[in-house]
Amino acid sequence: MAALTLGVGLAAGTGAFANSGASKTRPAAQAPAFFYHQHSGAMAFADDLAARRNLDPTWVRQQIGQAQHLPNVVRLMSPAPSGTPKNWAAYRARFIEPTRLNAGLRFWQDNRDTLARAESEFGVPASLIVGVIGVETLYGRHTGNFRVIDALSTLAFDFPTAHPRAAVRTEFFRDELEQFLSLADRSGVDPQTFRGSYAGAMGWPQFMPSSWNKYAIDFDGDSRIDLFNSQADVIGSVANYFKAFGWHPGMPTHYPVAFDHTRLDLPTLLAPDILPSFDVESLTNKGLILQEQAQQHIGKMALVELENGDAPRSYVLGTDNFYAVTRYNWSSYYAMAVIELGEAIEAMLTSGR
Ligand SMILES: [Ca+2]
Repeated sequence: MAALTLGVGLAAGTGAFANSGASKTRPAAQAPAFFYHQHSGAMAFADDLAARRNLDPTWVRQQIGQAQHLPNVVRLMSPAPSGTPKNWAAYRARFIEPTRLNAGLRFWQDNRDTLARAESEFGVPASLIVGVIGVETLYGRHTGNFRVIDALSTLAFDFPTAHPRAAVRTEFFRDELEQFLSLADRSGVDPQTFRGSYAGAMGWPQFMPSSWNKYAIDFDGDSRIDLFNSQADVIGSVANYFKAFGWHPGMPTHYPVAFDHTRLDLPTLLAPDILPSFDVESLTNKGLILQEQAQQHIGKMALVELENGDAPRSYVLGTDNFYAVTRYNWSSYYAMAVIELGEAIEAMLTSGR
């Protein structure tokens, strides 16, 4: 889930972390399971962490020392085989389906007032909040069964070296482990009891510990933040996250687009990826045909390309708000699934089904 420098939303079910689609077929490295009290680097880190955070060093050593190395987590975080084709249609079908739609409708009906309050306080539409929670965990059904202390310790001290960004990710997960112990200490909850995704993302919205510390809020007024059991806290926290990452109230996330093939400059249009970089005039000059609403858009847009396996690719014009959705999880496929799930549930709600 949400991380300052890495995607959030490492959902148990989505497999849509920044390293989307970690290989499930690759044979596991046969590292034997062990506990981190046997790992001198981990114990040195524990001492440093305790000093930095002013925590009891014995307690920190005990917590990390009881963490178990999980070879499975290393395998899940290993790079996907290159050349695996992306397929938006298939990805979409995993999330826009009757079970998730019906659960989402129920969630919206059960939380109608809270969603409306979040929308008015943060400017973030209910459909986006409902879409995120649905894609992340199917409304709390799949919040992950890995012990967070095991997952984070494994990734902090034994991140797969084959990964192209192993050094950066190691630093990231060491910080998350530190944030996690700080969170547990502050909230008075035993760190050994938290469960989450293989990357340590927690609760209904799959917040990484750093995101929990920065963006999670109490939204039901009981003075505690609980992203495992309080649906109101989950709703408020997701809305607060998007507000912090630059959500513009009232701005659409994307527009449909068509091509004028006589002057289409696709390489230039796709070069900035999903970062909004072109105004209306520039997009038109490079061969895009914009509908009326898109022509009136104030601000920059990006041409977002979605592969469909061997079938023709899909394209939309993404706005700053589309980009904001990808701050939850760095994937345009993820963002489209969240947006379309929320819209589909809203359509069910308003049609009275
Ligand atoms: Ca609360």
